[in-house]
Amino acid sequence: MRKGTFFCIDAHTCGNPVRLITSGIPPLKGKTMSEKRQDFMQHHDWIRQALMFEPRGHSIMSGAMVYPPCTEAADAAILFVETSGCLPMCGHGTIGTVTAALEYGIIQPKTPGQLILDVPAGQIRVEYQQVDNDVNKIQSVRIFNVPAYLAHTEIPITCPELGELVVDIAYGGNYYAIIDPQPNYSGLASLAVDKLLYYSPLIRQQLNETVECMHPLDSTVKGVSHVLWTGKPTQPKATARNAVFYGDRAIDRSPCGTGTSARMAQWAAKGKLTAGDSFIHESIIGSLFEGRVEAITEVGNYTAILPSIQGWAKVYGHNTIWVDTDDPYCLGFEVK
Ligand code: PYC
Repeated sequence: MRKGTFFCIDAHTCGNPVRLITSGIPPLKGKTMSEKRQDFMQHHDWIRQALMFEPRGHSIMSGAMVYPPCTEAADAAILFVETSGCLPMCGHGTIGTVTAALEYGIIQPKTPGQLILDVPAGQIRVEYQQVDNDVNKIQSVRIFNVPAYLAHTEIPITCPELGELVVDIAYGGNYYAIIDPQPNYSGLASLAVDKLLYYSPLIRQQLNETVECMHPLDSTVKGVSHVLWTGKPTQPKATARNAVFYGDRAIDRSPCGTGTSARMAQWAAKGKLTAGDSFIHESIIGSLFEGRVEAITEVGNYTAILPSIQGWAKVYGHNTIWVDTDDPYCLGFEVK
């Protein structure tokens, strides 16, 4: 029996996949995207599993669905899906979604050049640049993200093989464990990707057993989901380099939008960045996001920053995917 048919626009943002699912998506209950995210996770999660995991996706697959706006000011709303679940916010996902949705007329901006978007983490604004004023070709997208803040500093953990490490935890739309160079970790260049995939879930588990992270304004946004390893840049323009682990087997190929926001919040809290400063983040494959601290603000009792991140995306194909219940792998699988 046919469980669903989905038309997808496949794209990547600075190397990381974005599968924009444009048909077959379910109506969602709730007034806000945070409520709709809960409804999707409770009642429709099979769509995410079928379209993100193998054999239709892979461990790094990530995607989004565009919904009508939840507020009067907004142009549209986005639900993010990936192998790890439904993220409150995804930077590379937003850049890819906005690029594909504008190029294919899925979102019509109220004001040319900018969009206001409802996402589960709150409301964001984006500005986009077109190639030669051609609305069918988007050159770059800058996201004015939700407030980001440093939640915890110098939490001791034990990492297999490396030993004792201290990590900071910052929020940039998701909670990030940030691992900076220190006596038992000399930086990203010292670790093979296999080691990042081995250490990161163990570090994440330890942190979630010992430290509480809950967003002061939305209790459904909680827990460390991503682990961000830092190191020296290799690109002349970059301020710093990072590799972000998420899900069970994924390393972000893009410089990670919410990770860059979290890292700028960490640097701002330590006096290394202030309003107006830019921060160019390099990914594991050398692609770049241009971050900026737009302003200083507050979230609950935390001093926070308003971060912006700019990057580009490319659409590379269309994909009509159907899911049949007589396929034993209709809900996908992951080889761990
Ligand atoms: O760009 O925010 C991001 C992101 C999160 C996970 C992968 N990319």
